[in-house]
Amino acid sequence: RQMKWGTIATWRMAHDGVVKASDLLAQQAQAGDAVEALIKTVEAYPYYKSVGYGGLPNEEGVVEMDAAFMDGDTLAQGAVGGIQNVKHAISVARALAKYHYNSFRVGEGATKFALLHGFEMTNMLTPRAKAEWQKRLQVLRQQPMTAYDGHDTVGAIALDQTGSMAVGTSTSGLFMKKAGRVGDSPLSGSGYYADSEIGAAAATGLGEDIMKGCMSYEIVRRMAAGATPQAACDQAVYPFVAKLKARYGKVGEFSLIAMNHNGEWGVATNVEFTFSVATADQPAQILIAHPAAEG
Ligand code: SD4
Repeated sequence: RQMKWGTIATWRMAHDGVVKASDLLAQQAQAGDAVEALIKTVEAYPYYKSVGYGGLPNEEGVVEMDAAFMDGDTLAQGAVGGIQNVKHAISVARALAKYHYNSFRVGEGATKFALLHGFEMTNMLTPRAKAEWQKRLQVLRQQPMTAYDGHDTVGAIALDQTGSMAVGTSTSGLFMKKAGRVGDSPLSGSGYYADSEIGAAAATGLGEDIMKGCMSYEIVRRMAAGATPQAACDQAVYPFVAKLKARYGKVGEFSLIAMNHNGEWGVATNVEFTFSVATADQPAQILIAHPAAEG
């Protein structure tokens, strides 16, 4: 009988990557390799406006990307914030996870590391993304913009046949963000967390709010205490969303995915949320989640 494995990733756009990762995992690839391959598939696709190549730029017309990678066996983490001109931010993050020190680099320092280590460099601002930015500048002269306008980070979890887990995230962050703005995606415990003995979680939504609750760590902590991935997501997300609404006065979008070391998975969201999941018993499929009823 085949050993358990599984992979889950945020948003419909990740589906091709999930198919790829599930093929790899079925052939006994390592969790880290599956996560990197999954996310690279999303990063490479030029029509996804929120990840990698083709991602929409910041206010100044510059594409700045955030990404992270975590090895659930060693708990090693690597991350980049505001990195520019790098084709695959996830691969840079994964490479940084090999270092005990200097494993989270931002801005120029992150780009310098990528250059030095031979990562593929490219102008990330596609003509299409540039045109959309210019159009938005026009609109902005007439009306203010909401901070978050439907932006899809890829977050991906894998469990391999040896029981190892890994998680990764990659995003170009919020469209029209201020230069140097970093979201939750490269922040440990907020955008991502993985522990092979327990499980892993990843987030997408308004980074500034997800950080306030360290949502990914919160979910892993609850799985450690015995909750199923679905219960852990529900218990972490909905009370925190309610808390922010009550105490901060408003709340952004939150969507969280989780998988435990048995390959069981769960999601919780306060918006309509698509994701893709595959396990040893269930081929890759796109599913849709809705916010739980209030109260
Ligand atoms: C951020 N969490 O930079 C990211 C954006 C995102 O779906 O996830 N969009 O805040």
